[in-house]
Amino acid sequence: MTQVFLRAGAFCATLALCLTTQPATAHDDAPAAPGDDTPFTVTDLPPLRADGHAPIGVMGDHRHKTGEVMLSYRFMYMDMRGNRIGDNSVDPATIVTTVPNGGGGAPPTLRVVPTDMQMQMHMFGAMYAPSDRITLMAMLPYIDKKMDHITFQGAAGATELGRFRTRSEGIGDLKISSLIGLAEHGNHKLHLNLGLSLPTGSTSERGTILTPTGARPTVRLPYAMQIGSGTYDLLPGITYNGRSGNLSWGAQLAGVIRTGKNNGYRLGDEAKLTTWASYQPTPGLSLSGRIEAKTAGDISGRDPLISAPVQTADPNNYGGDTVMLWAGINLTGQEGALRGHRLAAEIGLPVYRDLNGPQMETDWIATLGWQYAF
Ligand SMILES: [Cu+2]
Repeated sequence: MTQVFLRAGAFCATLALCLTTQPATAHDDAPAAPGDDTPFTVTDLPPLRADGHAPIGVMGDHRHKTGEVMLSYRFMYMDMRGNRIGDNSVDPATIVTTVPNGGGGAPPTLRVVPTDMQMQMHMFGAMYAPSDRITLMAMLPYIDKKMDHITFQGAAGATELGRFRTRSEGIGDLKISSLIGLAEHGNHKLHLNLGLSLPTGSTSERGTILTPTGARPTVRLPYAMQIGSGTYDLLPGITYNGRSGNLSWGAQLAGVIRTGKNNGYRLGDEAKLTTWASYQPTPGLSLSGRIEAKTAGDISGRDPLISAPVQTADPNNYGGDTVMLWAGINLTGQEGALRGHRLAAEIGLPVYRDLNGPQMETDWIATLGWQYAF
């Protein structure tokens, strides 16, 4: 996976060079005589600012002009290794000898420990602005998850029996939202995000596990391996963008409010506050830094078909507080066929994790994205 990102990084760097070392034809022509109404040539189009969009990991950050359409694709990769209780790391042997089994089945302590998990998400998006004030947005993810586990033998002790991997993939929850302009003063803009997540993703994914007795049944996978939330979720938010010269900045407060229940449970609500700043040395390129603080609740209720002596089957081992730092780059094509196309990348590392655990910890997340407005 690292190689993929190295290659993607090299590609972005090359494109940055192409975009920022444009031929010097643009403004070298003799200046037009005063009052000359000669139509603009292609090379006289106003620059498109790379920092006109927030870092690629921020959703619903910008609005469009009346009639504009934008298509986007994002690839996200999340890597999780190891477990935490609160903000302390905890190893598998400690989990299976000390943590009470809240996942289901007879053993007094947990017997199966997830050791690492990778998630890939392909996110397809579209935006359309019926007016300057309102932009509509839809996003549909395709999600692929895999999780590796150690199973410990019998009802007690820390003797490893074996290892297994579970995997799930499919179309996730469709999110639709409107971004509604609230205020605009010079280079300061504020809008409301009003969204709804529809339960189009599966919550009945199954997989084959290894039990402490050595059996290999195929069962419904724990909550973390399901693809959708199963519920209609409200996605409220408020977003601010500011700019001065070649600096820009912004902030977004966004929430996820679950409604109802599915299969007897509902995921925890979430709130996320992020703020970013970017520097644009040339209109086609901007570099960004971002901080994101997130809090999420645990699961209410439980799915009667999810039962195993593993932490991910215990609804209490979900949610927590995390703070991540992100570095990003935005590139915007200025001329010819590249004009209007954007490429962006962002990578995030955690600086604080306080998890309702034992729970797997996120080690890094990367996002690559393409956007095209017309
Ligand atoms: Cu857009």
